[in-house]
Amino acid sequence: MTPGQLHIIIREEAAKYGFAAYGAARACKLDEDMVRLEKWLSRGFHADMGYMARNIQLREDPSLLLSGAKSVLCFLAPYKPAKYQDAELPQIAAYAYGEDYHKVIKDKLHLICKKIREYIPGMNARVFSDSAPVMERAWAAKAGLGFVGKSNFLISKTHGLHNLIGVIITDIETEYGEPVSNGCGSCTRCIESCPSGALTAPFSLDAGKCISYQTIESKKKREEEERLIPPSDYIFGCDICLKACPWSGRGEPTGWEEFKPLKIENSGRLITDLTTEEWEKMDRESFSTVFALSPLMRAGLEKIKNTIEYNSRKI
Ligand code: B12
Ligand code: SF4
Ligand code: SF4
Repeated sequence: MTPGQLHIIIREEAAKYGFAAYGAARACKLDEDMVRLEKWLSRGFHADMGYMARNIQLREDPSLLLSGAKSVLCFLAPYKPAKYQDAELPQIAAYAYGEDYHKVIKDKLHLICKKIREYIPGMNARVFSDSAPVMERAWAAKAGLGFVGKSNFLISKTHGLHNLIGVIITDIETEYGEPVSNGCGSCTRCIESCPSGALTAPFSLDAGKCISYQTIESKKKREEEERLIPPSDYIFGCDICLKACPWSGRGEPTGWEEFKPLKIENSGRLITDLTTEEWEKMDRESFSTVFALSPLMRAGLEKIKNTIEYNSRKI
């Protein structure tokens, strides 16, 4: 089988499972990206995400994750909502309206590997979606799926910003994409829109100041954060710089059932309908039932309630 034939098979499989785009990059060491990553780490911009500073060599070289790696296959999983939450409700980042993407994307990537093995039975491959030290944005950019914007997002000129990234590292060769030119121009809307100054300069994000980090990843209470940032409307994640970007109008609402807002059983309502009062009254049992498949489990109810309390200080 030629690399060109294989490319067509993978592209068709990706479309069958609803990925918005597919492209591949030749596996190599990520020299320039490592310089950027090391600079980011040296400035302490990873805050308390100690795992970002560990296993650096694995982020640099895909052949350390899969012996004999030849290609990095990249996929965009579309999550754009048909409708955002009402603005007065406690806000959840749109990527978290539905099921946790890590499992959803990896399950589909395993099916794509199964299909490839019908043609190349001996293929070795590993699938990733934010599940290992892989620089997913850098690989997707190399594969030609989009450009990295000043907001740090991987932006597709066709499918916009509402796309998560899934990756297969494999020891087979296929066709490779060409990088896309940067589409930011003189725009700085993301930097101006960020309420906490987390975008310290174009392409530079201080995670310690980012609402997404503080509401999902940080183990500290909001009021104990070293880099205290203003209360916002977000109780999990943040979409402010995403929504400010002119490219965010691109892309269709997701067709993936898994990414549509989770339903609250026997109530006819969605998790995106919850009011501040309902959040405040929620107990652990109902949280675990309603959010069993949701990324919000990562933060947990106690942290979300702490954020709601902190956000109530917003003037
Ligand atoms: C740590 C992390 C975070 C941290 C830090 C984010 C950051 N900007 O570094 C926090 C918790 C803040 C975070 C927040 C969010 N995250 Co996050 N996060 C990650 C994670 C695990 C690692 C990112 C990383 O390595 N950061 C270090 C910096 C230095 O690297 P980087 O951002 O990847 O950027 C590299 C490339 O872009 C490259 N690059 C390539 N070409 C070019 C060109 C130029 C000119 C420049 C300067 C750079 C450049 O430079 C960088 C270094 O190599 C990835 C998953 C993964 N394994 O990659 C998801 C990931 C980046 N996150 C994702 C998402 C969806 C989000 C949120 C939107 C969630 C939300 N709504 O709240 C926000 C967005 C915030 C933002 N403006 O970036 C998606 C992004 C998808 C996309 N289309 O870009 C990813 C890829 C997960 C996934 N599998 O889909 N995240
Ligand atoms: S996700 Fe929110 S806090 Fe983080 S950089 Fe974007 S606008 Fe700023
Ligand atoms: S808001 Fe403007 S500067 Fe920021 S990523 Fe989008 S196009 Fe680039």
